[in-house]
This record gives sequence, structure tokens and C-alpha cells, in this order.
Amino acid sequence: MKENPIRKYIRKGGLPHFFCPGCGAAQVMNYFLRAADDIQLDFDKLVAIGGVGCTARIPVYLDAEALHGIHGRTLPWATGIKLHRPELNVVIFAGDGDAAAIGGNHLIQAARRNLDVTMIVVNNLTFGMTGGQVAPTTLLDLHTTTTPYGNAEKPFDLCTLAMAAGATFVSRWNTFRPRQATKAIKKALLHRGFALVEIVSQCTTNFGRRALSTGDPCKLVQWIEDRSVTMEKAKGLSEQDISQRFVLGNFIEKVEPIFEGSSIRRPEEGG
Ligand SMILES: Cc1ncc(C[n+]2csc(CCOP(=O)(O)OP(=O)(O)O)c2C)c(N)n1
Repeated sequence: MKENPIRKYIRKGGLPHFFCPGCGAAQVMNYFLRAADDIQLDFDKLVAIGGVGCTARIPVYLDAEALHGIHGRTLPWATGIKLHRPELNVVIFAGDGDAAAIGGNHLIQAARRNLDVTMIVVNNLTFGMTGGQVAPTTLLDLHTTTTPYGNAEKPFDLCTLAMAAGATFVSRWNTFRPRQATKAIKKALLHRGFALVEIVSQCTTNFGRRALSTGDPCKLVQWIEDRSVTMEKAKGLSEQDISQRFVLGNFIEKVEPIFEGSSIRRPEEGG
């Protein structure tokens, strides 16, 4: 039997995974590995970073240097690594809570500096690991464990925020569209500068059951796709309408100087 082409990138004898059946984070891990395989990413030069959360566990399953530790603090680590070892490829796996709530300010600063890393955000519209609390990305009126009467807060658009802050590659797809998502990750890995790929994804256990009364991954993926609209089609929609949908596309790709730390040289370096 032919071996699965991405199996070789998975840590041998590692931890048993704890993705729920039908979890989108596992799908995104698959997209990442296929994208990495396609461009022959050197896993000896890869540092994968996760904070805390279901998505943040992905680095632990990879046969690469992995950091798993503090919720929302992936980008300070990434900054330190890139300043000390700029030749390494740093890829961050973050949930929407990790990236947009506790880690939101780090995201803004990393984008502003055009830090040369790839950040893959699995946006499952909730704090999955901790039981399905409302997140900055939860759509209006949805029921979560902390919004039993429906979410009263307008959701956050992570991609628009990253672009406004200065990110030089920004893309959003969903788990209904594996080809586009994988292609976007591939582009992000090849990009020099801050690359953010957001993938809208299903959480069967803690989001679907509460917000949509179903844990069926197929129904959840369909629900996401039904609310998704390409950036071309979104042009004709009102702001109000857009805030309840997922606008998909490769929004920006530009070349700008990357963050390489201070330009001050110590006297012995001759500067
Ligand atoms: C500093 C800190 N604050 C809060 C927590 C509790 N916590 C762990 S995971 C998590 C949220 C996870 O949600 P998200 O980042 O969206 O990832 P998901 O599990 O949905 O993939 C929270 C609040 C923590 N571990 N550390």
C-alpha cells in the first residue's frame, strides 16, 4: 500500500493527539503538511510554535522543533527566534482566541514590524479547548457557554486588522475549500514578511453543539460555507451583511522590508 505522503512529517512515538472526531484543526494540519511537502520545506530548519488551545497543539505532533506553552504569547517567542536565528522558518499555529483575544496586541505589533513568520489561525469562532466560551470572532446572536442569550458583540475581522497593522500577506479560506486553503498556506510559507492565513473551521464539540445545535462536522462545514463569500462577491454587500459572513480570498501580497532588529552595531562589529 502507498504510504501517506505526509506521514513522514509527523512525530514518531509522540503524544496521542486529542482532536475531536471531525475537528477542523486536524484538517488544517493536513493542509499545512501538504503545502510544506509541495515546497519541500526543510523540517530541520522549522520551528513550529503553539500557545495553548486545540489548534496550538499542532506543533507537538510535527517532527520539527516545537514550542508549546503560553496562551497568546506565540509571537514574542517567534520574534526572539527570528532575531537570533533569522535563517529558521517559524510557523505559528493559533486559535482565534489565542490570536485575536489574549494575543491580539502581539499580532498587531508583529504585523506592524513585518516579522518574517507565517501565522496560521484556525478560526473556529470560539474558545474550543476551554469549553466553548465567546471569542472576539463569534458572530452576533450566537449562543455559547458565556452568551446563553446570544452574543451581543460585533465580531472582529482578523484579516482586516492584520492588513491595517501592516501584514504583507493576508488570506482567508475555510475548511470547505481545502485546495485554496493549502495554496494560501504554500504562498504564506514562501512569503518574506508577516504572513497570516486564517482558516474558518468547525469545532464540533464546543461550538457546533451549542451555537448550532449540532456536532455533525458535515453540517458545520456546510454552515460555514453557506456564510462564506469571495472577496469579489463581497464588494456588493453592505457592511452589516459582511460582518455576519466570512469573506474569502488572498487579500494582500506585497514586498516590504522585514524586521531584523536594531540597526545599531556594537563598535567591535565596525558600525
Ligand atoms: C494565560 C492563559 N490564559 C488563559 C488560559 C486558558 N485557556 C486555555 S486555551 C484557551 C482558549 C483556546 O481557544 P483558542 O485560542 O481559540 O483555541 P482553540 O482551542 O479553539 O483551538 C484559554 C482561554 C491559559 N491557558 N493561559
